[in-house]
Amino acid sequence: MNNFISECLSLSNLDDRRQEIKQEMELCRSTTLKLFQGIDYETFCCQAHPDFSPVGWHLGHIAFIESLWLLEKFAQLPPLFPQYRRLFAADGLPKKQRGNLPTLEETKHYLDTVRKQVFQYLETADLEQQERLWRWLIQHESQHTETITFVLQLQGIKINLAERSPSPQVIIPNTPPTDEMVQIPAGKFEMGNDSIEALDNERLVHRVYLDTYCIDRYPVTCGQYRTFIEAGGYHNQNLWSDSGWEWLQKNSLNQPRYWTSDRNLDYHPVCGVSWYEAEAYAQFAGKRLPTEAEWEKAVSWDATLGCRRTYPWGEATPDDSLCNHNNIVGQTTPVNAYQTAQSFYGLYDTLGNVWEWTSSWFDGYAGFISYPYIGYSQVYFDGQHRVLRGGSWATSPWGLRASFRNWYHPHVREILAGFRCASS
Ligand code: AVJ
Ligand code: FE
Repeated sequence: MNNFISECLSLSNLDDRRQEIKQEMELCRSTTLKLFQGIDYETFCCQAHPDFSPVGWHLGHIAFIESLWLLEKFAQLPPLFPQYRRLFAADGLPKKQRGNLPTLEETKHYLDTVRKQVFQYLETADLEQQERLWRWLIQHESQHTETITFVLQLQGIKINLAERSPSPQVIIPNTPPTDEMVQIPAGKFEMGNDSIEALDNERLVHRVYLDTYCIDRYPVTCGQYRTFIEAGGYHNQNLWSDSGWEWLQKNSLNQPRYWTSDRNLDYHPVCGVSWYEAEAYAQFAGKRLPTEAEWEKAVSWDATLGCRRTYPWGEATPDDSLCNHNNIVGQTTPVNAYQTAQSFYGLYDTLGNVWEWTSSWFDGYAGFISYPYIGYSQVYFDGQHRVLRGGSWATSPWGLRASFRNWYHPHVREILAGFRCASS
C-alpha cells in the first residue's frame, strides 16, 4: 500500500475512534445522571456510611478528574472552577467533610462546562498517544457511578433503569441451582489483560499453572446461606478466622447486609456479605474461597483453543440477555437465569449480579507499572484489601470482563458482594 493511502486510512480510523469515545462518554454520563433523577439535596449530601462519600461528592469528583486529566494535564488549559479542587480531589477533604456540596444543578453545570471543553479538545487531541487515558476516564466515571448506586442502596433508594421490571429478557428456570462444583483440570492458563482498556492492575498478561481444583458452578444462593444462618453460623466461633470472629463480635451481626427472609429470593445470590462472612460460610460448607487465579481460569480460559476469552461467553459485548448489570434490573436475579452466558467450563453468573470475594490479597502482577497515578491501584497493595471479581448488577459494561479486579477491605459489606466456593 502506498504511504498516502495508508495515512488516509489511519486518519479515518482515528476519527472513528474519536467518534466512538465520544459516544461511550455520552452513554456513560447518561447512566450516571439517571441515578440523580428525583434525588433531593439532603440525599445528595448525606454520608450514608463512614466508608463512603455522599453521592453528590462522587458526581462532582467525576467532573474534577475529567477536567484535571484532559483539560489541565493534556490540553494545558487553566483549571476550571478552581474553588472545587479541594472539595472534589480524592486527597482533598476527609470523607466525613464532603457533605457541604453545591446543588445538583450547580454540579451538573460543572459537569457540562467541563464536558463541552473536553469534546472540543477531543476533535484534535493526539489519540494515538492518549487513547488509554480516555478509556481509563470512562471506566473511572463508571466505577464512581457504581459507588453512587451502592450509596443510594444504603439510603433505601430503588434504582431500576429498565422500562419494565424485571427485565423482560430474564428467563427464570424452574430447576433450582445446586451446590454442585465443576472440576478444572491442572494446567497453565493466561491471566490478565493487555488490551487498550485494561487497567494497570490487570497487566501484564502472564501464564499461571494451577493444580486441579473444583469451583462452584453458581454463586452461593440465599437459600444455601440460610442453612448457615439457621445452623447458628453467626454464633459458632469454629467457623470463623480470628480476625473474622473479632470483627463479628465488634459488630454483633447475624445476617447479611441485604438479607430478606423472602423465600422467593432463594435462587438469588447472597448479597451484602463481608469477606469474613464469605470465609465462614465456605468453612461451614467444607470448602474455601477461590484464589483470584482460580476464579479467572474457570471464567475466561478456553482449554480447547488454548486462549483467553474477554467474557465467559466469548467476545460479544455484555447486554441484558447475557448478564445482570448496568442497573438495568436494579436488583439481584436468580443465579441460573442467564443460561447462554456460561464459561467454557460451565460456570454460571460469573459477570454481573454480585461481586465475588476471592481469597487473594490485592497485589500487582509481575512487571506492574502504575497508571495513570500510583494512587489508582498501587497504594492498595498493602495486604489489607481482598480482591473481588465479576461485577454486580450495578456495574457498567466498561467494568465487566473476566480480567477486571476490584478490591475492598475485608469488613466491607455495602458493595453488592457475594461469593462462590472452591476446593482442592
Ligand atoms: C476500584 C472501586 C475500589 O472507588 O475506590 C475511583 C475505584 N479509584 N477513583 C474506588 C476508583 C479512583 C476504586 N475501586
Ligand atoms: Fe475517583
